[in-house]
Amino acid sequence: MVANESVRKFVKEAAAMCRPDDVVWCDGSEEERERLTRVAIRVGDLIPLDQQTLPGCYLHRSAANDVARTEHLTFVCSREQDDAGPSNNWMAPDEAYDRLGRIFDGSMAGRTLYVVPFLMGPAGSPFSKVGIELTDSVYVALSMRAMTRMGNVALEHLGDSDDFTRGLHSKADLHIDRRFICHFPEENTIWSVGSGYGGNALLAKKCMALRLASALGAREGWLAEHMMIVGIESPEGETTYVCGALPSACGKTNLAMLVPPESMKGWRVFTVGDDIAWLRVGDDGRLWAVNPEAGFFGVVPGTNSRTNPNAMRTIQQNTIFTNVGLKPDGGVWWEGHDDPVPRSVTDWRGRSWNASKQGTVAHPNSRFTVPAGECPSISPERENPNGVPISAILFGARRQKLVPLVYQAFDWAHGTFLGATLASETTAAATGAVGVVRRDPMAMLPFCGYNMGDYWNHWLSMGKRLTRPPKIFRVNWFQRDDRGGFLWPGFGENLRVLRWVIERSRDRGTADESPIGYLPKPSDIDCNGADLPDGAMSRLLHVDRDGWRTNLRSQSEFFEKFGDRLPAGIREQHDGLRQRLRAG
Ligand code: GTP
Ligand code: SPV
Ligand code: MN
Repeated sequence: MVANESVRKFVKEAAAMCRPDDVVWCDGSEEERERLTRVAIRVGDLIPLDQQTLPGCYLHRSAANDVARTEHLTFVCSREQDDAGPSNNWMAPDEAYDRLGRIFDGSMAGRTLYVVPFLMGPAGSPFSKVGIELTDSVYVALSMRAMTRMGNVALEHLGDSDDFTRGLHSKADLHIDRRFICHFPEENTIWSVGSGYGGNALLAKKCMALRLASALGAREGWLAEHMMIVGIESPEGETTYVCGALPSACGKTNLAMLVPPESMKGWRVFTVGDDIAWLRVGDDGRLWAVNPEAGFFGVVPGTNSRTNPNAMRTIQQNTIFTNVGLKPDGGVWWEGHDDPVPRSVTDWRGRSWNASKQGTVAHPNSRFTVPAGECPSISPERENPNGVPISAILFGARRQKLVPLVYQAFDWAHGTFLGATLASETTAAATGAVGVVRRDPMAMLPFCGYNMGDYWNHWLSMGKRLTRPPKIFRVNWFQRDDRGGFLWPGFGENLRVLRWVIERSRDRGTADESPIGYLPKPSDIDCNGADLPDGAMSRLLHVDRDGWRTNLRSQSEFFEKFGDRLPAGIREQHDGLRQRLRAG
């Protein structure tokens, strides 16, 4: 029996409302993993894959209407609507507790309630945070085990404190009319009902480590960001840590697990995190980053031994695949796999695919869930309680046109502006249209748990406290040629761009000043051994001034929504860009 009174009270009250048949406290042990896996197989949540070739691997099929985050059903329930801001859906806390309470009422009848204590950040770190997720999904409990430091380690960290995130989750009937993901930043509480999928249901991830943590960070003076963290060692043995914000399904996992191209001998890459970074100002005036997670929930389609060999090796064992194709031999397949489409394969919905060839075999937002320890490139610094010192921050997005391959911000405030003006073509990671350009500041549009105007202000104020701030860059791997093909090879080749980023962040390397920022000359990016057509680099680095002038208007329209919560510092940056474009 768990001694912490507040935890017991939380569980007791939730159980009284949801009325499960029984309550199981998770301890994180190996025996428990085996037991829960057996339960998951029995209830149909997991299908065992071929245990010879894929030991410890299982397939999960989610409900067909429950395959991605549902942003229109996600709410920030602060007391004041203005504190959620114009970029979030808002519901008054009382109304949210009332509406969701009715759905939670009796929702776990006939089911087990799993009590999942979890720790975000390394054990023993003063920056780590504890949460407790109560869930009626054994798939969620097992996924949380892979994604977080789950079980007794979290309760030990908590001791008898009541400072923990209270997460309540029920699949209820999985009906979209009864699906809500509500965050109560003032009460460190999350209520999520009616979905069993990813960011909607694994409450440690987007709900706690981004939405609640971002709001808490604003109060406490740190940042919770949708960023990967990577360590890059040069042939001379110098390691540089870089973090990068890219919107959902825009390349963080791939960048974090990058394998250097053949021609870049002696370079090594270490994965610290692939999705979330908690950033603090260190005593040395540098920015320090911790990955609060302990596993990956990565995009499957497009993953193969050419694009992401480290991910391919990571998912050979102890992996839960969600919504991929199943082969008769117990293997898995997806679009963009190394192997051609199998002659016989069951699609993500469990239907035979080959006869009808309807839709894709794997869902475009199919995912792998796997502990970080399975990744061959995992960094030992992942467990460092202080995190890693960051030399460069990247803001990237999917843009077919306009945005050059890479350029550098003039300073921190300009870099904050580059983040605030990030826009990207939408992906399958959330429900809704795909491929539509939308503003996604800092890749945090769906994840910032408070008013985004205040958030930009917080970014600006962090810069004032950093005496050795990281340099900030904008990247775009996704420019297309007139036939729709990618202009830049991407993946491992992105290290060529990172090499310039590293040089610049160490005050070496050359660049030209342009209206949008410091731009490398084509010859500044080492393309030896990269199969790039003549003139490609000039196109990749071209600044389309007319396009940027048009873009200025779309920036203003977006910023206007924030009224007087828009920091003067952002407005000044916008004016500065306008003036430089006019002059140029
Ligand atoms: P979330 O987990 O949703 O936050 O996504 P993420 O940012 O980690 O994206 P991820 O690395 O999983 O990449 C998403 C998709 O983009 C995959 O299909 C990748 O194959 C593809 N992708 C990643 N990097 C590149 C790149 O450099 N070039 C191209 N063309 N595609 C890429
Ligand atoms: C994202 O959408 O950015 C993800 C996947 O990382 S989910 O956990 O579903 O949010
Ligand atoms: Mn993400």
